[in-house]
Amino acid sequence: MNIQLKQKVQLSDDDTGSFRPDVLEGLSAEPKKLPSKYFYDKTGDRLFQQIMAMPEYYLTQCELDIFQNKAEELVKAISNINESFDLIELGAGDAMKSSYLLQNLLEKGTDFTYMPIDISGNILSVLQENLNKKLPGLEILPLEGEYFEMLDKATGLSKRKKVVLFLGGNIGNMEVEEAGQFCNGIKNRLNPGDLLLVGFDLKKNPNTILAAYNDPAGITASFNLNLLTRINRELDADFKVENFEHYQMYDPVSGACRSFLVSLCDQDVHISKQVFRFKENELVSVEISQKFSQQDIRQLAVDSGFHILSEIKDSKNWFVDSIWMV
Ligand code: AVI
Repeated sequence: MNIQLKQKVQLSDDDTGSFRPDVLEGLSAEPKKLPSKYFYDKTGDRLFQQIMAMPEYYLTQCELDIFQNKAEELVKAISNINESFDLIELGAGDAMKSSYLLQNLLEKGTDFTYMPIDISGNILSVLQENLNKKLPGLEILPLEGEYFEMLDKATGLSKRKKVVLFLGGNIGNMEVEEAGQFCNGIKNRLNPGDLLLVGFDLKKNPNTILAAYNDPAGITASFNLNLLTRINRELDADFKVENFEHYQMYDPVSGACRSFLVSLCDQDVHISKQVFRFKENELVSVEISQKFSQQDIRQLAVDSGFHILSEIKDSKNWFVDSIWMV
C-alpha cells in the first residue's frame, strides 16, 4: 500500500458543522431530544472508558470474552472470503476488542489492511499509538469522520474484499427502523461476498440491563450530562448542568433501554441567541440502547439484504457477534 495512505484521513468540514443544527433541531422538537453521537468529546471519551471498566457494564466484558476466547472461530468465519481484504471497523474506539482478532489474523499470515473509522480524532490517535506498539506488523489506515462518508472513502481506496466490523452493541444506539436503514446502507456500499460482523446485546434479565445504565457511582449520569457541558462550550450556551438529572428506563418487551435528562425546574436556556424553555420534569431523550432477541437479529439481517453466516456468543449467552454476508 502507498505509504501516504497510512496518514490519518480527515473530513474537511469540522465537527461543529452538524453539531449546532442537530442540537437546535432536537431541542425544538416535541418531545425534546439530543443525539447521543455527540457524547464523545474528550471528556466523553474518558467517561466512556470508565463506563466500560464498570462491573455493571457487562457489554464490554462479554464481547471481549468472544474476541479473547473465540478469536479462532471469528477468523474461521471471516476466512470464508478466502482472499486478501480490508478490515473496516465502524466506531473503532480504542480497538481494545478487535486487537485480539487483528493479532490472530496477523499470526495466520492473513493479507489485510485495518481501517478503523471513528468520529473522534482523539480516540483514533490513542488507537494508532497502542496498535503500533502492540502489533508493529499491522497495516493501518485510520479514517476520522462519519461512518458512511468514511466507508465510501474506504471502498474507493481499494477494490479488495471488505469485512466490516460494527462492535460493542453500537447498533443498539439506533431506533429499530434506523438500524435497518443503516445496515441496508452498509449493504449498498458492499459487493456480493463481502461480510458484516455486528455485535448485539441480547435481551436478558431486565435488572441486569438497567443496572448497566444506572450505576450507583453516577458515571453514566456524568457521561450523559457532559453533553450539556459540551453544548455550553462549543455552542455558546448557558445550560446550568446542576438543573438536570439523569433518568434511565428499560422496557423488557420492546427491548428499548432509554436515557433521558430531566429538567429539575422551569428554566430558560440560551443557545446561539435562541431561547429554549424547559418545564419542571420535562424530559430530553438522549440515548437508546436497544436490546435484541435472536429473532430480532434474523429479521434485521433479512430486511437489510444480508444472510447470516454464523453467530458467536459469549460464555454467558448475553451478547452475540453475528456474521452476515451480502
Ligand atoms: C456505545 N454504546 C454501545 C453504549 C451503549 O451501551 O449503548 C453507550 C453507553 N451509554 C451509556 N452507557 C454506555
